[in-house]
Amino acid sequence: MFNLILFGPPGSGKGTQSERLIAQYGLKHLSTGDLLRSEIAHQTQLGLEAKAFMDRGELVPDEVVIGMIRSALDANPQAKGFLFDGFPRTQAQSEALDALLAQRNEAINVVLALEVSEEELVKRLLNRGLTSGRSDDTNEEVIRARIVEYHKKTSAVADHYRKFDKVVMIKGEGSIDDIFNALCAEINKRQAA
Ligand code: B4P
Repeated sequence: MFNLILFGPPGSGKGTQSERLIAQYGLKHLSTGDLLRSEIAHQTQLGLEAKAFMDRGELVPDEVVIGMIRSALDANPQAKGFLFDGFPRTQAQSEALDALLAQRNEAINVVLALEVSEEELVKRLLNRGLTSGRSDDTNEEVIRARIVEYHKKTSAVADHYRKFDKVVMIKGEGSIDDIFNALCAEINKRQAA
């Protein structure tokens, strides 16, 4: 099994690179953002509750997303490994993920962290908002609130995995191909080890 966290602020390219990485390595893609948007689209109770947080640029409560990830791990016992995209986003989510994997005699192999400047993030997300139909991408105030949430709560995730020497920083600006190649080089190094 190879378990990877793709980490970075909102708009850093996690979703974009995840699509390519799962095709390349045959990992199961687990994106909490996608799972939440699917709940919203199906107008489930969970989706209705999550939408209010997402529309304000806030994180959805830990117990909700941890429950979704637990179910997704249970539903994929045959996976060759998982690519966690947008999860974990808090210290509590990191600890919960480590525990869920440990129950399966698994662990995170590497955290690849995309680095992008704040102005570039805002530009990308406003640009995506023109076509995505995502309400959290159309308002600059909400986008900046998401970045504040990231610094307040999510950067702790990198600190958590740094303690285990699992974090690799990757420059997230430049062409999508170049960034993908840099991510693959790190994965290949670890898979060969
Ligand atoms: P997510 O769905 O995780 O999305 P994201 O952080 O906005 O974006 P991502 O980094 O995936 O960006 P992308 O590749 O698409 O989260 C949305 C919300 O859900 C959160 O705010 C939160 O409320 C909630 N949520 C999700 N997970 C949660 C959790 N674990 N706990 C609590 N709440 C949670 O790239 C963005 C844009 O940039 C795209 O338009 C792309 O085309 C462009 N782009 C990508 N790479 C580029 C490059 N190299 N150059 C130029 N443009 C590029």
